[in-house]
Amino acid sequence: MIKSVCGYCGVGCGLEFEENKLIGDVVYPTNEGKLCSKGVSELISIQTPTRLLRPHIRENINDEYKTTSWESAINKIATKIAISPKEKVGFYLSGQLLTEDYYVANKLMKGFIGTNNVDTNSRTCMSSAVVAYKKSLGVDYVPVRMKDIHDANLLILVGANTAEAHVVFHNRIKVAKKEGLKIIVIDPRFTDTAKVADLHLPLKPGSDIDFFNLVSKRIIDEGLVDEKFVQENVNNYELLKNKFKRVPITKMLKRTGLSPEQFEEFWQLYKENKNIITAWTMGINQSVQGVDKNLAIINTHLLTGKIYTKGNGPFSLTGQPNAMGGREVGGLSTMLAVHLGFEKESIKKVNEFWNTTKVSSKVGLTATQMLEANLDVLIICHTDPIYHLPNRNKMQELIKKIPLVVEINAYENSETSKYTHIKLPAAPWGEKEGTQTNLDRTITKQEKLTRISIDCKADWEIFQLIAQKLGHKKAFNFTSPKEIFQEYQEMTKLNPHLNIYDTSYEKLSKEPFIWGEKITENKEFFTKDKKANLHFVENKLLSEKTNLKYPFTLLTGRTRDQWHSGTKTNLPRTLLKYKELNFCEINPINAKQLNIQEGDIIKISSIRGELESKVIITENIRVDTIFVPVSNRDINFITNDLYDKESLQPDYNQSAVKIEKVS
Ligand SMILES: Nc1nc2c(c(=O)[nH]1)N[C@H]1C(S)=C(S)[C@@H](COP(=O)(O)OP(=O)(O)OC[C@H]3O[C@@H](n4cnc5c(=O)[nH]c(N)nc54)[C@H](O)[C@@H]3O)O[C@H]1N2
Ligand SMILES: Nc1nc2c(c(=O)[nH]1)N[C@H]1C(S)=C(S)[C@@H](COP(=O)(O)OP(=O)(O)OC[C@H]3O[C@@H](n4cnc5c(=O)[nH]c(N)nc54)[C@H](O)[C@@H]3O)O[C@H]1N2
Ligand code: SF4
Ligand SMILES: [Mo]
Repeated sequence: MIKSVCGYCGVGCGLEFEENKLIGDVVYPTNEGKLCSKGVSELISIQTPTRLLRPHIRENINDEYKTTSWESAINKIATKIAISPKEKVGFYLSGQLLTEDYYVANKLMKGFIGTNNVDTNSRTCMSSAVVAYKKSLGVDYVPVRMKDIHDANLLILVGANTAEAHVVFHNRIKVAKKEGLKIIVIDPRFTDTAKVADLHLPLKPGSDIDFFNLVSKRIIDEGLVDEKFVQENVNNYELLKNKFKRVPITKMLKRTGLSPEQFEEFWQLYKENKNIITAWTMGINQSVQGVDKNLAIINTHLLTGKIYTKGNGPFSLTGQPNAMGGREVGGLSTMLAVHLGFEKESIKKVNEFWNTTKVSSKVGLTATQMLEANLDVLIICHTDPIYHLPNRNKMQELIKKIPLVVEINAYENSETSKYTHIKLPAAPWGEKEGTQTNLDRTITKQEKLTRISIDCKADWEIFQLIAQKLGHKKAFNFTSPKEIFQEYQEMTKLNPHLNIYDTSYEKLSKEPFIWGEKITENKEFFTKDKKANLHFVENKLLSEKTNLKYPFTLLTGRTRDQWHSGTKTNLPRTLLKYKELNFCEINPINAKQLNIQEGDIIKISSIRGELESKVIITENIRVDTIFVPVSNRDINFITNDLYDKESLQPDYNQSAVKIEKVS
């Protein structure tokens, strides 16, 4: 029997592999034996005919791919990198990579090629939370653990559909409910998650800042501020209090679309309950004001002192299995490595550690900027930007301009592969090993369960081959993920709050390790004056507005059994079809107006593009709002490309669209 960990979502469930079967690990703390359908079927995804098994190459994206050797492919990539100006080279990585993969790619780009053009799909996922945690707590640190829900009295889930996106955590929420936990779900849709809620608030998309400002206002007005905590630990309280004296309450409530009675019902629950966790995901982060939405939530916890105590805190739920590990390593272009920024002192430390002089102090290109920057070489690994970036027609035009696009993928059928010149076959989950950090700072090891397929290589090995070809043989002579992890552990000593050096690679095979527990125990903030910051934020109504021509607001999101583009889950053999791949939820009032019936095929279009979908008529969605799942691979032809100006995270959730019946 081998113990490993699921490679899908941020819950990071422990599992056991025996006699070619996967079962949940009953002693693993996160899931206690439970797995969802994705975890159970990990092995099936390894053995599909759509695996990419050999390197492929073509001169032009209109040509057919031909197989090639590793030697020749790596040679071509390294030669092109060597002759290109360094700022014209980019790595587009993924929150699904293992920490060791990240480490090697990051070291190569930031330490040896010499630019910070390394970014990840996490930019589209939780970069707003990263920025907000840094602004408020002074560090990118999630101050809540999943087990805290058992000590909470009230869980507010806002813009998060745990029933479909964090399935095993959702099971745990249901258990906590039986123990007395009250649950409020704030989501324009009555989601599967809302079914377990004591109160569902179907607020208007994009009005979360108004909502949480109303909460903060009431906290102040009704004397619920924890004066002692605020006095000792929090900045900007007087400022916030003054600002809140003048906010237009009626207008704010009106913008949320909620009635005064609905808000009072919420407020009763809020007031009555001592320990409160607010958890959020994409309904908050994916917004043109994603950072401010996060801050509006965090404010409520700072004002009431409901942070760093059992069963309390602002809890950003990370989506991907190792987006957190990526944040720790420094996989975003807006940080350096191990939570260090680009100040002189940090650059010096990192240069010394890597024994290089190349580390640049210039912030690198973010995910979308890489496509806009006229790069000479773009290497995309473990993610499918042409599928996942907004305004796809524009992205397709941009990627076509890049002379060398390399894709490292374990499967051959990504949308991006239509625009690449070289495809390199990666060994997927089960064929490789390494570490990952889940959404509550738990680090575990994925184990190799089967032999590696024909010509595939682990992602870190592929970056190492490129590094070696570029001449950096000494800095890149790792022979195993263990060696990489150990070097990374040494590096985390540059920023000791990342106490990852307190575990070991061997130990991680047996038991998980949770970093940063001391930060909670010591109630530490990492700002200059060691105090958390309140921020006054306002809803600036910056999202795309509906109009007569495009009268619907489009929401997008997950379904339980599919994983994004579906390369691993949309397989005939897994039969994971709890929900259709392609459907559009629409309210009965709108269906009637448009004379649309259940099952009709409709065309949904925005000013940017269109897609076809099949109608589901349901009261579960607000009037004038529609929902299309991300398992529809065409989803981003219609989404808008507005970004949060600080986090550069896209505003996927509020695009103005129209609907026409096709048949
Ligand atoms: N089955 C499955 N699970 C997954 C994934 C997957 O592909 N499949 N992906 C993983 C990843 S990477 C991620 S990031 C997570 C995402 O996890 P979630 O964010 O929980 O999943 P989504 O379905 O995107 O849900 C976002 C919710 O926000 C709501 N929403 C939209 N706009 C607003 C708004 O303005 N305000 C509020 N309050 N709510 C709004 C939507 O109706 C939707 O229910 O899931 C992870 N888990
Ligand atoms: N409209 C809309 N768009 C969205 C979102 C949304 O809610 N709405 N959500 C955004 C978010 S939060 C996210 S995280 C992104 C997700 O978007 P993507 O990251 O593009 O989606 P995936 O399908 O998970 O892509 C993972 C890729 O990695 C490949 N792969 C699998 N295993 C391996 C491996 O071991 N090695 C390598 N090299 N490759 C492997 C898979 O075949 C697949 O092509 O989408 C973003 N886009
Ligand atoms: S909840 Fe997430 S980590 Fe757990 S089995 Fe399902 S996909 Fe895997
Ligand atoms: Mo995500």
